[in-house]
Amino acid sequence: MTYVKTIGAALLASVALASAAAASCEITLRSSDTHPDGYPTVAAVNAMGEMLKERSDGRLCIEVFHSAQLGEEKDTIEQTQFGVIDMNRVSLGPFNNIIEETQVPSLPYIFRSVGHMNKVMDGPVGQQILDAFSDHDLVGLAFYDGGSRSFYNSEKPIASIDDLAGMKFRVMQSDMFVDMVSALGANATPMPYGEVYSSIQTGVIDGAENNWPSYDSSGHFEVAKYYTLDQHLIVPEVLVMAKSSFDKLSVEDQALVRQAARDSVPVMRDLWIAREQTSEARVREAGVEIITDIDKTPFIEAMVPVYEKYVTSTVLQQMVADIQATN
Ligand code: GTR
Repeated sequence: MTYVKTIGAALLASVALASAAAASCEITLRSSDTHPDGYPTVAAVNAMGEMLKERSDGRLCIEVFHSAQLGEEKDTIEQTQFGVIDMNRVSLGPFNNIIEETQVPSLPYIFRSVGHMNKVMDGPVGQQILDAFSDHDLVGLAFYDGGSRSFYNSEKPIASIDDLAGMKFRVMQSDMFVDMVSALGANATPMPYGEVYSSIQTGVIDGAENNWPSYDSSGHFEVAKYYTLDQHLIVPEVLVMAKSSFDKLSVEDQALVRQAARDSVPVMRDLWIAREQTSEARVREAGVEIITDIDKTPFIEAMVPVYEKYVTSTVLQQMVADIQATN
């Protein structure tokens, strides 16, 4: 009895301590993510939250609403602009129709590798894009890694552009990605991420395109068993904050938020590299057919009209040139 009582008292004390810690957060920033708990982006924002809490002596906290609990990316972006959501971790893709600078790092085959993308996004072009968010009621905090995206489908192994002819693929809600797929001779359907699984399953679309971790965590590999590593996109992911939420913070706290976001980037990159490997192993084990023997040159050449249509202003042209000149 005494033993039970002691345990009970200890439990109560620890619950009280935990809620005291939670209660000490003066400000809790609500952050959205489409991915499930444990995914590298979710874990990185959680890590940022821990840094922020520690550095603000427990005053500033972040609560991550994972698994699209606050909505699909396009909707959560609008809600972040309105200040309904404080923070958002999204791909740059759904920003393409709103902020033209985000189109440049979203261009097909613009980056030679993920290393090239990280170098560019860590440098002046990355800063230029982060700054561009401020004209749209947002504060750009940091870029995360999204690996490279390739096509997968439920119908057949695709080894060349000819194999893509007439097929229907889901793309992120970005006009540029619709044009990218059309330029490859296929049809694109922009739709929210959360609708892709059932749309493939019911045959509304033949497939979609994404990186290893998303192909795995979304379960898309269960319904689309052919994955062609054409690596047409290396789109960075971004962490943004509602300008109205940012402006409510003191200058010192704003600096803490910016620094914690920056410090979460190496955490994210390490988690990403590990997750790419485990996801690849998992889908290979599930018997997915991976098509690696693919000549990318015709894919790259087919993108010329996309560049012509979207890289129109001198600002964007300069950004493309700067990216290409980055070694
Ligand atoms: C993932 C990305 C998500 C989301 C998703 C999609 O790779 O991390 O933010 O954009 O792709 O295709 O909608």
